[in-house]
Amino acid sequence: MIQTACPLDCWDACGITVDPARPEALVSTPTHPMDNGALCALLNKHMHEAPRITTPRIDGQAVSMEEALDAVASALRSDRSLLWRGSGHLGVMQSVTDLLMERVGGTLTSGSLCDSAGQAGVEAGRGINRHLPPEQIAQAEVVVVWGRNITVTNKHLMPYLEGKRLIVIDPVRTPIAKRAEIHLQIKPRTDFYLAMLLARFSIMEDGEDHAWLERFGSEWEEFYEFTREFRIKAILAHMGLSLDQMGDMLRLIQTHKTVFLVGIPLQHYIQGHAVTWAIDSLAAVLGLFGREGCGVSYMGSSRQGFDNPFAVSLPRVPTVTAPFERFETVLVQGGNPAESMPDSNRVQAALDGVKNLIYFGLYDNETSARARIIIPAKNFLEKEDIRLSYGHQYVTPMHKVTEAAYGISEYDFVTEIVQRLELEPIESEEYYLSAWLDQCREENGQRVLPDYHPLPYADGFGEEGDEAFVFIDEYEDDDEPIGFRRFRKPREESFDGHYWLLTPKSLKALNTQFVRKSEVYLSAECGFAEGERVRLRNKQGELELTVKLSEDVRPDCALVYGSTPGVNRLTPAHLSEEGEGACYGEAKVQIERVG
Ligand SMILES: Nc1nc2c(c(=O)[nH]1)N[C@H]1C(S)=C(S)[C@@H](COP(=O)(O)OP(=O)(O)OC[C@H]3O[C@@H](n4cnc5c(=O)[nH]c(N)nc54)[C@H](O)[C@@H]3O)O[C@H]1N2
Ligand SMILES: Nc1nc2c(c(=O)[nH]1)N[C@H]1C(S)=C(S)[C@@H](COP(=O)(O)OP(=O)(O)OC[C@H]3O[C@@H](n4cnc5c(=O)[nH]c(N)nc54)[C@H](O)[C@@H]3O)O[C@H]1N2
Ligand code: SF4
Ligand SMILES: [Mo]
Repeated sequence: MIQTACPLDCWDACGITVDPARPEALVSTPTHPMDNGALCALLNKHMHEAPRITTPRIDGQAVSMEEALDAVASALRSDRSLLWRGSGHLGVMQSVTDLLMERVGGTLTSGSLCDSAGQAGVEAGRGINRHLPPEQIAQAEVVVVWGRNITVTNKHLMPYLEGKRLIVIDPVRTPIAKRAEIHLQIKPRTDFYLAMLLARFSIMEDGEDHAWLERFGSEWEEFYEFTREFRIKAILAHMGLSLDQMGDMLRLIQTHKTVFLVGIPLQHYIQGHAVTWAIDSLAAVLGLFGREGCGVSYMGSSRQGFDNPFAVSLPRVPTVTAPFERFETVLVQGGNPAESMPDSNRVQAALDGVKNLIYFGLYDNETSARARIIIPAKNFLEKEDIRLSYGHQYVTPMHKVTEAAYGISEYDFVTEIVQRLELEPIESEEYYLSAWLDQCREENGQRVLPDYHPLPYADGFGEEGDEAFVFIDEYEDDDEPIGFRRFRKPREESFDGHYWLLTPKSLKALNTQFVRKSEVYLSAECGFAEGERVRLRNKQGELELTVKLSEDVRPDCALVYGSTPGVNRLTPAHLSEEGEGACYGEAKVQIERVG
């Protein structure tokens, strides 16, 4: 039996063993405590249902791999080459292509479509982003699920929530919200204010953790002054929440071991970094860092503590707003930017103008449809790799199980191109695999991150782990409603026909892969009927969808799964103020009947 792990972009990183005689039968083999021994339907789709690209193509014609690689090599002779990498496979070996770009003098991207704004906020407060180990989550008494859809995106955390008191903060009544003791069905884009009000009330009621603050958060009184800039009544009315709800939540989190599980969409805003920073600041007031059974779990940085053998120093453009039109050659690896990037009308036009668009992936999609050169990838059973996780500290080797009938691994792709261009060869595959694995630590017989700490921030913050927590001290939002600050007059908020567009993950799709429906979920209060065709529209673009009525969505929101074809025609290409993150959440839409 050969050990590997699920490569898909998911918090869980499930362990798998495979009998090489029957490579199609994957056996779930938990390699870490967060893995409960069940592989999900997404992996089945990845392995068996999604039709793979089986032959290289140039201008739509099937060619041999040799011819295709020759064409890639000649395209990469351009001095204007860009590599845009998605997150289709989470193995570390995906990044080996950075070494290729270094050798050809190309450009890479920075920031991400996913978590980078929130990561910047976490780093602002804590210095570095350490995982909250699942073992700490297991010991919590109260769990605050803050904008994470656990039953869909992070299933293996469910057993950890058994028997705990649950608070959910989400504009949608998600399955986990239905089971929660308190559900704050918050207006989108207001989590920053909620965190600030909760911190303020906590200090007003003397609920802060004095001993902890003395040691690790000496600036807390300045922070309290900052929270007092925000007007309570106007903000509560705007969020659609009551003082009683604040009180109920505070009573629970001030008196119990509490964990915050923070999700992705609440930081998909221009001020996204301020949201995670404010949530961390609230947690600091309550003394939740470095305490057993407490803490804040945001998407961890899976490479925390590693010396990256693929590190290169090259010019970069933002992943979120990549100016494809400035490049002659664009290599897209493991992603579908034509659909997954915001403002896809702009993105698709820019990709259409690229002379040499190269697509390197497993499946055909909206990006491969535009590519001049298509290189089929190998899947995870056909190559060596190492799986890190953004949800926990465990590291799993991914061994090759079977020979590929077609396709090429990322490592072989780089060596083939480097050879053709007569550039400096890269090291052996084993060299890089060991460079990652040799840095890992052993903890109770498991391989974990190099600087893993069972109780993160127990001794303090920053690179050395001995500094104070830095509280958030500013927030400048150009769109802040009038009346939110002490010195400005309140204004009545009313719905103006522009719905907040929510684009969460769906159960049967993984980002733009697999099952992709074209539906919009609306509250019956919006006045549309089940099955009706509607057009969503804003200044970025428009999209026709079929109405599904749902009691779970706020009447001022339109929920369209992020996997829906064309959904990013409606999202703006803003960059978050910090972290170069995507701002899918800044989209509002008007809705009209079609016909
Ligand atoms: N509106 C909206 N848009 C969003 C989001 C949102 O919340 N709302 N979320 C964003 C987020 S969080 C993310 S992470 C991005 C994801 O966006 P992308 O990273 O673009 O991911 P996918 O669309 O899933 O494309 C993954 C592709 O990887 C390829 N692939 C799979 N395995 C391999 C492999 O081993 N090698 C190679 N070379 N290729 C492989 C497959 O062909 C697949 O088509 O989307 C973002 N887009
Ligand atoms: N089945 C499945 N699983 C996946 C993925 C997938 O495509 N399909 N994608 C993977 C990837 S790339 C990622 S990044 C993770 C993401 O994992 P999650 O963070 O769980 O992502 P989402 O489903 O986008 O959103 C979670 C919740 O945030 C809520 N939300 C939206 N806007 C706001 C807001 O302003 N404030 C608050 N408080 N909540 C808000 C949504 O209603 C939703 O219930 O999931 C991973 N797992
Ligand atoms: S839950 Fe996530 S890691 Fe596990 S099999 Fe499914 S997609 Fe893969
Ligand atoms: Mo993501």
